[in-house]
Amino acid sequence: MKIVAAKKILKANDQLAAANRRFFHQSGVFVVNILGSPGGGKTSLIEALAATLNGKGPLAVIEGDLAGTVDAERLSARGLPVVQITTEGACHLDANMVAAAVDGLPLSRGGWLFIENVGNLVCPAGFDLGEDLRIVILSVPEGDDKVIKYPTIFQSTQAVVISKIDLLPYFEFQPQRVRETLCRLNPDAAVFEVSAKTGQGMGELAEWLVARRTAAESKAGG
Ligand SMILES: Nc1nc2c(ncn2[C@@H]2O[C@H](COP(=O)(O)OP(=O)(O)OP(=O)(O)O)[C@@H](O)[C@H]2O)c(=O)[nH]1
Ligand SMILES: [Mg+2]
Repeated sequence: MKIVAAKKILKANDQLAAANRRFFHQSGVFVVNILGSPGGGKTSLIEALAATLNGKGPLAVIEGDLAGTVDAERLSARGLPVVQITTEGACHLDANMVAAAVDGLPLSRGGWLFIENVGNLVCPAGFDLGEDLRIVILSVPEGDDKVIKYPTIFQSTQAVVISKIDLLPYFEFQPQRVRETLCRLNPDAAVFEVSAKTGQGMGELAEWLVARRTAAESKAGG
């Protein structure tokens, strides 16, 4: 019987992710891996950020789903270059899938690549894709206890985006509870409160992304 340890698979993924990262840096593309539950608002966030980041460099998208092309069609209809990865049952993207998808995208220097990971608060956390930044989305209807219950993914990220903030009056969700839990689990994570519906908070998030990009590029350059 052949047994392949998960550690070995993760190590192989880390090597591929490092190669992706080198390729993205050489290409001058800044890569954001977007994680969160199914229906949390990942595609809506990409749509809103595409508008807010207009003029700050071209944006391309990799869409990860178990099946179908719904999100890719949605973004393509907005004129965004997009490649759909269908994982055929896998609950996360991996670096190999991203390397294959990149071939089909027009990536240009100064551009952005947003990767929408498979909707899931568990599996995607362990798989580096070669991104510069992670964003984990937590939507108001999911509940403010999710950071306590799914700590690994919230520890792995540079930012937590509380989405659907326009629904706050209808749910017993306290953003302060999320902030307090993060203070213990991941005190360096930035926290944003946004609504793709009203546009609230999108400017602030876009500014943060641009600032992180500028900081990363000046660090790499000198
Ligand atoms: N009220 C409100 N609804 C939102 C907001 N953002 C997204 N939605 C709704 O939430 C639902 C799911 O949004 P999506 O953007 O498709 O979520 P997703 O995370 O991409 O979903 P999957 O790709 O299926 O995991 C849709 O019906 C959206 O219209 C928001 O800021 N406010
Ligand atoms: Mg989606």
